[in-house]
Amino acid sequence: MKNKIFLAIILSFPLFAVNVFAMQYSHSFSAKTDCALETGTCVKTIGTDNVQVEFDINPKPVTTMSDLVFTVTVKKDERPVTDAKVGLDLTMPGMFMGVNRHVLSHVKDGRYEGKGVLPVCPHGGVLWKAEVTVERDGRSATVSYIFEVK
Ligand SMILES: [Cu+2]
Repeated sequence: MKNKIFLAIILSFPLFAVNVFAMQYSHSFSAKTDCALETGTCVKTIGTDNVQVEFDINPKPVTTMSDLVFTVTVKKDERPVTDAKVGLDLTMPGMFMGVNRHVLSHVKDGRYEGKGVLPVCPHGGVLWKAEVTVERDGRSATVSYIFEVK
């Protein structure tokens, strides 16, 4: 009898461990990366305006707890958009990681930049979502990029 209980506990432990693992990692499985920053930049289009929004982070590979430069380049019909207000909101899909918002400043030729840091995820998640909001002519649109950090 005692042996059976012991056996049951031993057998259930791996299941328990898998459950804990699954709970901790579920936030990173709920989204998929759609922006491979390790191989280049990512371009999304604001459909209503045909505005191209290119997103990048440097230096590469993108790592946590290091000084990063966030770059957004805005173009309409291949011409730089220099008069936009560009905001960046960094979150982890399905998990609160603190507020990480930036207002990017226009540097040159439609290129907007800001500096920041991505914190280490306490649950080992590596997926982040960058929501870029572009405001111009009294209109605002948001595009998002899901990327991985090292
Ligand atoms: Cu996290």
